[in-house]
Amino acid sequence: MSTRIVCISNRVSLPRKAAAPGGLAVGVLSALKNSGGLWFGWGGELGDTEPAGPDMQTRDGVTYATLKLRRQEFNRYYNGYSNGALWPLFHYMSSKFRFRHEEYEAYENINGQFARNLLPLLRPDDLLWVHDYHLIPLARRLRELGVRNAIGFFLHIPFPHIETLRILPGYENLIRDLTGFDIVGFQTTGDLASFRSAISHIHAVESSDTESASRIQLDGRDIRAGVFPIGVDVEAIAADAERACGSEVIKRMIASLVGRKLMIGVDRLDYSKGLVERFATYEQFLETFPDKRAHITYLQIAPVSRKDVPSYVDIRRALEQAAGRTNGRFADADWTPVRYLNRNYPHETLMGFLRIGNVGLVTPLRDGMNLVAKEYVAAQDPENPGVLILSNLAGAAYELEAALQVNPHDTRAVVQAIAQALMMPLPERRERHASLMTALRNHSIQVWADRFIAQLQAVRR
Ligand code: ADQ
Repeated sequence: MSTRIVCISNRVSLPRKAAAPGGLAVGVLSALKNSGGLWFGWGGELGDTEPAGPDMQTRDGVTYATLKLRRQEFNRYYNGYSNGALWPLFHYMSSKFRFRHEEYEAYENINGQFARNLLPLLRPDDLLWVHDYHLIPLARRLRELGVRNAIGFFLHIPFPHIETLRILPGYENLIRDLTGFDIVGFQTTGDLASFRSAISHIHAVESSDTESASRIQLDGRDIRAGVFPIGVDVEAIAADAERACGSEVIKRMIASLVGRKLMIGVDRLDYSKGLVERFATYEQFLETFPDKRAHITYLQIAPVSRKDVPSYVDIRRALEQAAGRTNGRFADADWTPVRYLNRNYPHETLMGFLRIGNVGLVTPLRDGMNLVAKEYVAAQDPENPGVLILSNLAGAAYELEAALQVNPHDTRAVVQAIAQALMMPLPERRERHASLMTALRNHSIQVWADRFIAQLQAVRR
């Protein structure tokens, strides 16, 4: 029997259920599809007592082991430490950072619970792949229970510079916990460099580089740290997007534009995505270029996320106000300048929307990677492609050099980029698109999963 891959993430998304959108689910499934693997994590249900064990289901060859978590503990672990402390800090937004001891304790407890419940499901030659910042202590907790399997960790979000990380009480433990994995993977070389400087802050280290991951020696143990930029299933998105254009939803959308160009943004409603700044930039654009008002409509799709974290409530209110203000100032009887929608769409429909976008506006203030930028490129019609405007603070900017790159804080530069994108001649659009597609194919989702798993296999050997 081939080696089994066991993925562990905070949230397990069962297929066909209306799952919250997130890039992680796509990545995990692509890793599990071929190995008859196991996906372990929280199933989305909360209760008042600790459940006896995980609920098991198998679908399309993948086994899903899902835990129910205690409500109060989950709130502290997820809304508290994970998304109130780690998320803002890792995105360099220390003004939103808040630390509470009881939340950190809940984070530790849930990691302990994950380890205890996973233990009986493990086979000796399983390769364990842990995902994201919710589960940094998991390798330590599993080792304490005697687990000897190879364990890798992939961080989907940025890894901050040590001077930012030092804001976190107990940051040394977090670094030590990361070095408890056999492999630690990051989205970009910048994140890896921050990690290396973080470990040299607390350890005397020696390191050497191999082709795909550097080897770091710590207290007589070897760990590997590498860059594994996550990608998308390029051909599947291209096919989905093309098919979606035959659907009623997309046809109606095109008709409603009455010849105007469409600028599109798709982001979880999250302050790291730079939506408040983006709305202000668009308002500035309409003010600066009155003659362009007749030629553009901006569609922003932003499903609500983490609604129980206070800073997410604030940003939602700010965006409603901003959209209302822009529409109040500039709307005409037959034109709404911003169409702002807080809902999820089926994947295929979303790819159809991206395809008909003449401009893709992706301007996070920080982002581990940003899959929407890659989906936008993959969804375009290569004969008549749209233009991607991309924040240079997204991980994707390391690869997508042919996008119009902007600093999202530089309103004037983003305004100019929108104007440039609207006017860009077809040959330049084609050339940029072809170059972006090459970048996408070099780091597709399949390449990402295969490379990480190959490293895990090498560790086991
Ligand atoms: P996210 O912060 O969730 O992911 P992103 O990479 O853009 O950000 O992925 C979002 C995914 O959700 C995309 O696949 C997108 O199509 C989908 N989505 C967004 N809005 C949707 C809607 N309204 N309806 C349906 N689907 C929607 C985290 C990190 C990123 C990193 C990914 C993967 O923050 O930096 O790229 O993980 O590692």
